[in-house]
Amino acid sequence: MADNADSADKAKSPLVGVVMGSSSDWDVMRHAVSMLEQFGIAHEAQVISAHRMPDDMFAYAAGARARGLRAIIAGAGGAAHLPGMLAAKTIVPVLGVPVPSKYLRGEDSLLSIVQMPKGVPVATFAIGEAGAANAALTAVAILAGTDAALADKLEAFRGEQSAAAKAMTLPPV
Ligand code: RP5
Repeated sequence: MADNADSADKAKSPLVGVVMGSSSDWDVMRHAVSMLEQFGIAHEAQVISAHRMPDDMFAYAAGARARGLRAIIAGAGGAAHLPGMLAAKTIVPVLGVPVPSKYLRGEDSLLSIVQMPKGVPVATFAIGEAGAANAALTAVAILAGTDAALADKLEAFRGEQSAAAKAMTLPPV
């Protein structure tokens, strides 16, 4: 499904923003970007640290809707307040990805992101690579609601996984 339009996807006005608290989050967050590229979604990716760049974080969230972003995928580790603080400043859906941390293996990140008080949601995904990829697939699903061709692509992606699972065989005992 990957095509040669990756650089063109980036050049178009981004529909999905991928942000992370540090370049050290990239090894996880690149799986979100890779999935968006697979579906040909116009996107942008950058580091925005909640505690080291708070003014940039607020500006990014405050301008997200006017710039045409339809979803923001935000990854952070430790006391991971980036997704929640972005969500506090925009109604664009925020998809939070807990990045594995050095000492608590991302359980701290997960709890920091998932336990939003009622009224300001952050859709929270699994810790690590699966969460990053699934956040991107959720962004694709959001966009597919108004894009029939993209919806067909997403159906086909699911179909490929079904076919792969049905073709699985088990080794002898
Ligand atoms: C968080 O602190 C980042 O999201 C990252 O997961 C973690 C560590 O950041 P670095 O010290 O590697 O820059 O803000």
